[in-house]
Formats: sequence, C-alpha cells, structure tokens
Amino acid sequence: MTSPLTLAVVGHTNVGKTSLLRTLTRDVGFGEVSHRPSTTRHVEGARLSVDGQALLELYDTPGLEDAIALLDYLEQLERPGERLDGPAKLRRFLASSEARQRFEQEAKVLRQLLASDAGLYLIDAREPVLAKYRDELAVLASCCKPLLPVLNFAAAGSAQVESWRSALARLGLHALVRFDTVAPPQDGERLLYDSLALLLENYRPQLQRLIADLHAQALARQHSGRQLIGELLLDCAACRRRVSSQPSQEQAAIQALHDAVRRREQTCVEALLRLYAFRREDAASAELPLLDGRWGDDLFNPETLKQLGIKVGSGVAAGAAAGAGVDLLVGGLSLGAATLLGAIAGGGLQTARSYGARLLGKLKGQRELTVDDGVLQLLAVRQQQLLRALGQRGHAAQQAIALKGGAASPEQNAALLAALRKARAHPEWSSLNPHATLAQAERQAQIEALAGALTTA
Ligand SMILES: Nc1nc2c(ncn2[C@@H]2O[C@H](COP(=O)(O)OP(=O)(O)O)[C@@H](O)[C@H]2O)c(=O)[nH]1
Ligand SMILES: [Mg+2]
Repeated sequence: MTSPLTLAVVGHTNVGKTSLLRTLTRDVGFGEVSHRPSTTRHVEGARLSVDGQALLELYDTPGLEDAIALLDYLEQLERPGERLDGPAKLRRFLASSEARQRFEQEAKVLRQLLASDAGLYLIDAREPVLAKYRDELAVLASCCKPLLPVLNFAAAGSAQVESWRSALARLGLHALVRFDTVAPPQDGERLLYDSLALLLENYRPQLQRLIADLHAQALARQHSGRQLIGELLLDCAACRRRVSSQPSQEQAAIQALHDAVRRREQTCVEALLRLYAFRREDAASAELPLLDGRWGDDLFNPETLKQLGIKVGSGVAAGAAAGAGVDLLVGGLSLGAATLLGAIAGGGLQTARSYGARLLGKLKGQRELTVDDGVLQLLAVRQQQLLRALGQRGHAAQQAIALKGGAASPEQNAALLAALRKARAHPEWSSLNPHATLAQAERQAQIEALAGALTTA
C-alpha cells in the first residue's frame, strides 16, 4: 500500500490556509477561520481517503509572521568560513533557543514542511508583490521541498495574477494555480492536483485517483440533489386538501397548505445542504409568495382516468391537461361522475378507496385544494439555484446563500409541468397527504422523471 502524499499548507497569516483545508476536505468545521491574523496557532492535519485508502494528508500551519527577521537570523547562523545548505541551516535553527521563543510560529511551519513531501504556498493575490514575500519564499526554499504557489482570492476583482506570476517566475517558481477557497474556480481542485502531479511524479497515480473520485462524487451529489428536488416537487404537486366551499374554511385550508409546502421546501433545503456537507445556516430562503392554491379536480385528469381504465377523447384530455379548471369540470361532471362511479364499482378495493371518497366529496360540494403550477415552478427554480450554488461553493464560505428564485425557460417549464401533471393524479404519492404510500416503484420512477426534467448544469 502506498503512503499518502503529505502537504504542508504554508504562507503568510490571513491568506486563507485554513480556508483551503476546509474547501479541499469539504469540512466547514475544520480549524478556525478568521479575518483576525494569527488565528491558527498550531499545526493541524486532515486526511483524504478514497475507498479506505489514504491518498493525501494536508497540514494547516500558523502564518509566517516575521520572515524578514528570520532570514537575517538564519544568515548569521553560519560561522565564518562555513557554507551550510538550506536544510543544514534550518536544522541548526530548529535546535536553537530562538526556535522556541521569538520564532516559535515560524519553527512550527518549517518543521512541518521538512516533514512533508511538498508545500502549498498560499498567496493572497489581492496583495501587491512585496519584499517580505521574497524573504518568506527564501526561508521556505531552504527546506528544499517542492513548493506549489496557490494564488488565492483569485475570484476577487483586485487579484493581481500577472504580477504575481512574473514575480514568482523570477524566484524560479513557474508552476502555479489560481484558487479561491470561497468560490473555487470550476475544476479548481482538479487543476491543483494536476499541478501537484507534475511536481511530484511519484504521487501521480494517487493524485489521479483523487481527481477521478472528485469527479464521481460531484456527479453523484448532483444526481442525488436532483432527486431530492424531484421528490419535493412530486410531494407538492400530489398534495391536496379537501375543504367544503365556505370562505372561512377555504382561507384556513389555503394557509395550512401554504405552511405545509413551506415546511416541505425547508426539508429539501436542509437535505441538499447535508448532501453537500454544509450547515443549516448556510442557506436562507426567502418567503414563498402567497400561495393561492389551485382549485383543481384531478378526478378528470387524463392520468386519473387512465388509471381507472377509462379512455378519454383527446379533446377532454387536452382540456383537462391544460388545467382548464372548473368550467370544464362542471361540464364534465354529469358525464364524468357517472362514468367514474361505474369504473370504481368495477375496480378493486384500492381503487374504490382512493377515488370513491374523492368523488363522493365532490358530489357533496367539497372542493380539493392543490398547489398551483406557479408555486411548483418557483420551487423548482429556487431549489435548482440552490443546487447550483452548492456545487460552486467552497466550504470556507461564510455568507449564507440567499434563495430568491427567478424564471425558468419555457422549454424547461413545459417538460416539468408535464411530469408534474402526472404526479397531480396520485395523491397517494405525496408525503404531505395522509395515507401516503411512498415506497412505490412508480412513484420512484416519477421522481426520476422529474429529476430528469430539471436542467441544473
Ligand atoms: N473572498 C475570499 N475570502 C477568503 C478566501 N480565503 C480566505 N478568505 C477569508 O480570509 C480570512 C482569513 O482566512 P483564514 O483561512 O483564516 O486564513 P489563514 O490565516 O491563512 O488560515 C477569513 O475571513 C476568510 O473567510 C478566498 O479565497 N476568498
Ligand atoms: Mg489559519
């Protein structure tokens, strides 16, 4: 079994070292991140494994605070006539009392880099290139370990990538990667591991395994995310509340439906956050716009009729499918009720239970309240936004994602509404309805269909 590649994450204080570990390990709780300098006081590590095999170990270190003074100190460690190489000089320094006092932080960093296979040298790319960085690099270079500069904060408008690139080239560092721990560039992690594989040929196979795993995990998360959204939409589309047509009761029913949908959306938000290993407070959704509800009657939905074995003419089907609503249904009632009663009588017990009560309710002047298409579309858009944002979010990010919603494309709407129409005819599929039967293959297939109708890139 190969040993893991060990990397020391080094650099000035406040350049995002701890943040980088959070993002690469997808652990929002790693270490302590702060805009205050010198929050990380000791070395802390994390290990990345694939299928139980440890591939990479990352060590967070304190910031290098006084490299200029340390470089001077290292210079004068040589006795007259002596020519020590970097590691020899460092060994002498680490054995000195200064390494336990004045340069205690720096000593921790250098010890960790000496014990590692290589270092990631983090830079705040918004900063101008100053002499202190040259001294810092000179000190680090004396460890004689490969160093990969990481230009962090690359997403900031003020990032000075080109001047850093040429300054680093003058110091003999030609490979570098751009990164942003809060908003990692697309493929940022892969590029980082690819660049390491160039510097550390021996570790190429395990870095490539890590890259392949990253890719597979990202796809799996996206797939699961779409399914979670599909299930939310299905639950809401199939949800119904029966109510007698008195205004006060209608209002209460609308409010109850609204609350149920809102809670269901929050459940989905939290499941997505967990899937992407973020915390509950990492996303905040705006209020749902007031739900009007839809006085639907899916007893005449072609899908319902199909389940009862009734063939409908395309005219009726098209009208019902377009959600033509009450007018059509009033017209269809005499025909529909009789036909349906016949079908229910001829059907099995399950059919009678499922549709008999609804039809009876309808005949008694009760109405059914369902979630309208507009709200379903808004939920779809919002949750897809969240899924996209989570895919692009670094685990070092500190600000919550705000979910607002927007417009979906007409093609997307059409595909989605078609998939939702079928769900509307299956109240037994909704976890928001009593007596739901959720473990059905057909329900699962419909969730897949809904997930497929979503277009999250
Ligand atoms: N916008 C942005 N902020 C970052 C980035 N990396 C770190 N930060 C912020 O910079 C500050 C210092 O980060 P930290 O990880 O504690 O730096 P360290 O001292 O090098 O470990 C924190 O407020 C972070 O949220 C980044 O890539 N982009
Ligand atoms: Mg830190």
